[in-house]
Amino acid sequence: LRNTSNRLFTPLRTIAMSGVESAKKIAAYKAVEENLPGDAKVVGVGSGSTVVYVAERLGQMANKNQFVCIPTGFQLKQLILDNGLTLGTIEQYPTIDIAFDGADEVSPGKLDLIKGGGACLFQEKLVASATDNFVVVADFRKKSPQYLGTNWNKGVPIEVVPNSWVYVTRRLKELGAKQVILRQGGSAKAGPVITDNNNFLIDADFGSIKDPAALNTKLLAIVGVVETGLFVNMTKKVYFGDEDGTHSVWQ
Ligand code: ABF
Repeated sequence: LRNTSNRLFTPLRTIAMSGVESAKKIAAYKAVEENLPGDAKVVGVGSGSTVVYVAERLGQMANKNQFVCIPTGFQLKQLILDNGLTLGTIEQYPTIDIAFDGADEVSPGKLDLIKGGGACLFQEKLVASATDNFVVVADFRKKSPQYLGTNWNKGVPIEVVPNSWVYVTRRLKELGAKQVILRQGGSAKAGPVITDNNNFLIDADFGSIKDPAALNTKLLAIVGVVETGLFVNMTKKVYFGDEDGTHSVWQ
């Protein structure tokens, strides 16, 4: 009964949330500690709440002043600066030594990802493609049992040129999408989400995706599609924080 008294009165949600947050933190910390090269010069820093811990850990590294950090979105610039890291741009550094980023879902085996829940998928994929060392960090909820689209039920995020969104929607339905939604801003009056690249986002639900590579190719062939949230054959390792407080690595 040691220490159970106060835990009994801690709302279950608090325990649950602290489990997810600590899972994010251990995934991020271990990924940085075990993968950041001592001679790294350019480091990609992705989007989302798990990557916040990546930036925190990078800010504690002894060699923090020897590398620049490339953000994957406007908000990430402040996160990099807040952790005392040096900000760079992908125009200055088009080759990246290592990049860390989050994910919405990860499939076992090939480590294919669904990303883009945070509307930054284009820059995330640009940074991920500019490195041979793309390391993903996530909590245990992001593990797919087999196929992408199993646990993540918000569809595949797709960035589109604004005036093409109705045409693209029709083509996605012809490809078998069960639901196709133009992503709206926070409030009813907000209108469509506008990405950092001044494009729209469509979320297309294809259910379980047995061949992400084939679907990604079909999506990219649609006129108006700029990029998709299917990250295929790009990920070197995935660090998960697990429910029991440990971490695991898929590679
Ligand atoms: C970015 O952040 C996106 O690609 C992805 O949707 C999201 C993951 O956020 P979190 O780490 O908060 O789950 O990586």
